[in-house]
Amino acid sequence: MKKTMISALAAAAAFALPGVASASTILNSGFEAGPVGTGAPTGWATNNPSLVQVVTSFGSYAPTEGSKFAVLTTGAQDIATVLTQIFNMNAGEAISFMVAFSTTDYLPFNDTGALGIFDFTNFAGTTLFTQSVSSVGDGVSGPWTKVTFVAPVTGSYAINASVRNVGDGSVNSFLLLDAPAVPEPGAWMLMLLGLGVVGFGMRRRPNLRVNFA
Ligand SMILES: [Ca+2]
Repeated sequence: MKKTMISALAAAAAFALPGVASASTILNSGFEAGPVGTGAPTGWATNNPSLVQVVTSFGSYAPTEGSKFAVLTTGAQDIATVLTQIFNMNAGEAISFMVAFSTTDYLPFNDTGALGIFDFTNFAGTTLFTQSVSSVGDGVSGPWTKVTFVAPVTGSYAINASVRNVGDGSVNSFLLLDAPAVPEPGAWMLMLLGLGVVGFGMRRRPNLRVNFA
């Protein structure tokens, strides 16, 4: 009986706080669980563990969330290095990532990095990010870019990050992946304070009288 009560209360609390209690089952999306070093991060799978690493910094890049992020490195020609995870989402639920493409290669070796989501209900893929040497420039490190996916249906999805050597199997390119920054408690307080000020202003605003001629 007591257990049922607690379950009911927990369910009610989850229902009362939409957006706080997330149904997404993705694991270690910001790579904070690591482990730091070469190999598949906790919760993720890859076709080439020797070309995937969790780092605390990479060149001029710093994490966008927490203290760690993932880096995928190109391998043999035409064989993508892939980092993937299968997870579940509710319809209308959103998931965001920070992604960047960095290359030391030059045209015509148009190495490419991409991030996409596969939807196992509709058997459809959505490309969230794709960049290549031709889009960022020879030897250029592109900026962190935020991408967001909204689940069209409740179901299973796979996130697929990849980077691929094009034209030859040398001179590397990289795909970087992290979660978006989580606002710090201080930032949340400021946001709530801002909402309060807006609410107070609205309450005090006199009614506007509209005269129809
Ligand atoms: Ca992180």
